[in-house]
Amino acid sequence: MILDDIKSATIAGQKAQVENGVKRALEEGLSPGDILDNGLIAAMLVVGEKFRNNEIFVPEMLIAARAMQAGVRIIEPLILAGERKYVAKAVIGTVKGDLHDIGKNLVIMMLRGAGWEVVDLGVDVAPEKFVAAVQEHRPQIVGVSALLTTTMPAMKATVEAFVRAGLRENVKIIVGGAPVSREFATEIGADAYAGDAGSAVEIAGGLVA
Ligand code: B1M
Repeated sequence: MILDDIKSATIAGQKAQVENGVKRALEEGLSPGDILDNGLIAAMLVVGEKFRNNEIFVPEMLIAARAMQAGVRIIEPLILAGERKYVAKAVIGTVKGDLHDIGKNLVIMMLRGAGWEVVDLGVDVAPEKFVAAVQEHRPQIVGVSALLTTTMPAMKATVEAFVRAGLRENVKIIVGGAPVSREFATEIGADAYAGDAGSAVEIAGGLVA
């Protein structure tokens, strides 16, 4: 089945095969969401598992990530299609010390697809940089992503930086990423936790409604 082909090509880091697979899947009428969830994202779960079991190492993980991103680039225009009317503005980044950006990029893609204006701060974003971006762009939402348990404390530091800057009441802060939970979000004083890119859009919409 085509989704299995996309998944195994992503795991193997075969960029051209992933691109061909995604194009074929779209031609066969599969939805971008289905390809994303059951092909590309499903593959990264397997990649993580293999890494944990020492079956693969960082270079293979990186190559798989690049293959996934090649697939996402084909789907992105379809998700972004439609009229451009900004619902609200968000500033999003991956926390200091953390270089994982695939999940963050998906959240950004889905928000933009839903009509949000999003400022992407990239990865390894220090708390002060989040604060400066809010001063500059005046968003309603700040999104903070972390993929490592070791960078979760940087999320707390980010929330605290907003308190210190006197800006905490001006923004709603959403946190997300594989090791993050609703309990953790509450514990560090964030406004919300989102488990995936789709729910991030719903939650962000709810917070500004
Ligand atoms: Co890294 N890595 N990695 N890695 N990596 C993980 C996270 C890990 C779980 C693998 C494992 O051990 N099984 C593990 C962390 C363990 C831990 O902390 N307990 C790990 C490790 C250890 C590391 C290094 C330390 C390895 C090393 O160097 N020894 C190193 C750290 C580098 C650093 O950041 N300082 C490292 C490096 C890398 C690569 C660079 C090779 C590459 C990243 C490439 C890139 O992002 N451009 C990489 C990858 C690819 C992974 C795995 C395999 C896949 C991550 C991914 O993209 N998933 C990952 C294993 C895994 O997660 N299963 C792993 C797909 C993506 C769509 O899911 O990011 O969870 P995710 O996003 C989801 C949700 O979480 C949510 O929405 C998304 C989808 O709907 N979400 C949000 C995410 N952010 C959100 C924000 C929101 C809301 C929702 O609101 C703001």
